[in-house]
Amino acid sequence: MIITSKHLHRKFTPAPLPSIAEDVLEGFSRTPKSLPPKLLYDAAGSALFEQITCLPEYYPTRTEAGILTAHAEEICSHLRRNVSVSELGAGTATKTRILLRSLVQRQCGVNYFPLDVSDAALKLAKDEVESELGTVKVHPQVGDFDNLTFLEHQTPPRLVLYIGSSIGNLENDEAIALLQNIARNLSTGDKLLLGADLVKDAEVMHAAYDDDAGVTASFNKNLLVRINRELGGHFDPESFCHISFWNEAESRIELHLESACRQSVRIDALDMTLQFDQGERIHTENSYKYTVEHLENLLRSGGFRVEHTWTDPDSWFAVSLGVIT
Ligand code: AVJ
Repeated sequence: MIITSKHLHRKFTPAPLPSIAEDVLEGFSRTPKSLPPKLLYDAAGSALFEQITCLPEYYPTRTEAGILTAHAEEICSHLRRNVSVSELGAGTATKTRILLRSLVQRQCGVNYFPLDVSDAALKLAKDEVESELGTVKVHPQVGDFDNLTFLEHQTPPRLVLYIGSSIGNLENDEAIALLQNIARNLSTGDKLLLGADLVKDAEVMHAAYDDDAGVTASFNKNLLVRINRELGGHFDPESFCHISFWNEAESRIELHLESACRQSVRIDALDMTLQFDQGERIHTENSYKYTVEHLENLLRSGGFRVEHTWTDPDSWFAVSLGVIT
């Protein structure tokens, strides 16, 4: 199809279309069709992701939490007094509390600035952090990573957290651009703690994205439910199958939604009708897996000097601390 401005600015809608319209239109105009992973995190998607983090198959969250628990004191010993803490993609900040607990032992108060696309997740983060840690003041920021100038406005020294392997959603060049954008808003001595999932046995990785309880399948299909709700889509989520596999050559887990039949699907707000062949897929997410060397090189390409990398005993996950020199 040809994209014209009529798809974005329709005559009969005085209010601007919801912000996902542009992303959905763009993704569905590609061949093969795709959708950006940040759309997975509406309130329902964020709640499903919280459930994923507790699944027996989903090792990343508990492995990273183990690293943070084992090394919280040491990580904090790398930080200057009175750091302001911000976090990209904070979610409910459950793992962050592990670090904040150690940090409040070392400084009188902490200003914590969590950024996330999910308002609902941020509300939980604020409640849980402030009720557990009275000297932490939480300043939630709703948004994606396009504008990171809020970092610059904080009192130095600064610590930025980008944990949970969220970086794994990005292509290598996008990851470097994001790290450079973070660096641009920081000054000498400021630090970035970057958490990333490491390459391991393919079965272990794959199971984490294809759990027996089907929570990851619901998380993936929630994208279609969201498009139905927010854009007047007419998807039948049950006519799409959750697909996940390890792409060895690209070092990533891929998530797709595969149409079980030949079908057409109308999206009212985009004034668009999509055609799907049987077996046609929508690419919904990549989750890149790294080596420690690759992770440290990413930090360097982003403009940071690597201070230290911590891993778990099995080397399943890594947490790396970079500093602006
Ligand atoms: C939030 C991007 C780290 O890639 O493991 C989990 C998202 N997708 N199960 C990941 C996700 C399916 C998760 N990240």
